[in-house]
Amino acid sequence: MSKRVSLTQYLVEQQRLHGHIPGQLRLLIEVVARACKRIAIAVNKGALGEVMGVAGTENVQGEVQKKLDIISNEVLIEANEWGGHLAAMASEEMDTIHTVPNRYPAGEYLLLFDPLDGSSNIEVNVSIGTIFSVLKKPHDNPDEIEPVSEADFLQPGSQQAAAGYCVYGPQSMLVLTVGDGVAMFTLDRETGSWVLTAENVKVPADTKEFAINMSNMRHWDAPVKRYVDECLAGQEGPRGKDFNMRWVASMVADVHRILTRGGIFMYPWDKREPDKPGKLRLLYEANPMSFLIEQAGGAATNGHQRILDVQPEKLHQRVSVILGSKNEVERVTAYHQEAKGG
Ligand code: AHM
Ligand code: MG
Repeated sequence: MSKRVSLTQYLVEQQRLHGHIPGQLRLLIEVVARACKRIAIAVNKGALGEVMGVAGTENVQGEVQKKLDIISNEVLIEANEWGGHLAAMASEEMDTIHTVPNRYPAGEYLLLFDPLDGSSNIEVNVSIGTIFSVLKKPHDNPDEIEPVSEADFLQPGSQQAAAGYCVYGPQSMLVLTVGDGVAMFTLDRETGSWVLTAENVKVPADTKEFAINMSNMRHWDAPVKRYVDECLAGQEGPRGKDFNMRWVASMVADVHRILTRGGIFMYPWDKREPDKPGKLRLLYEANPMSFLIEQAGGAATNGHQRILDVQPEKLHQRVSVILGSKNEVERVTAYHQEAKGG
């Protein structure tokens, strides 16, 4: 039997090799992974547990919360509060930041998450997931314990210490980067361990597969429409090849496919709500996914700028997202530049 590497062993070995995973960060990743295991179990119960349906509340962005959104949020908070590795947390499902209670020691890190991404897919038994991003709490004076504030979270994605997601699909998988490439772990339900099943994941630079919600086509901006029109024109068109299309409506599942076999994912700005920069949230959706994609050799922009360079101004800020196979992302970004006359 081939030797199985657990998440813990992987983290210890990575620390020995690169020195990027100090004790608090390792504890944080292990606690998040354990919380994701609990969420995977809840998701798996479906109608046999008390987990399906709406919770009867709305989140800060005016979206209806499902029971599983709330359960997943609570599982992540409860799991992460007491370990001494975190100063505070922020989530899609909470208006403001959640500071670690005084009864526990405060740690060095900030954790941001979308506890259950793709929640429109819960009832139809299609893959959903948890997305997370880890930042270091900034210090003005390293000798003093300073209170944590929302401003501490407003760091560009390039500052992330780690990022990842867990996809709850036919298999539950945890996909992680600490800045040294991307690794994938599969949940062994018999032993309860996350087992390393792919390392040095790479997104091919070219692809013939795009992912976008085509029903919004009439609302798109010209550069996005141009790119998709050219894909649809197939072999006879300017690209000289046929393209395939996929849209799961769970970002975790779409990004997981792209990390596995390449592709381009777009949730661009559109004219439905022109004041909103996009649908997806910068800090706990676009940034962690962009970090993973870049670490796998892909690219991620908002059409104008690398997503990881965007300076956040608000906790729940939205952003236009174009990510995946490098040459395709660069093409769509170039179409935006040309449209601007640049
Ligand atoms: P959520 O965090 O409320 O689940 O919303 C984010 C999801 C993404 O996972 C997915 O890419 C997108 O929304 C799907 O949007 P649409 O339903 O407009 O296709
Ligand atoms: Mg989401």
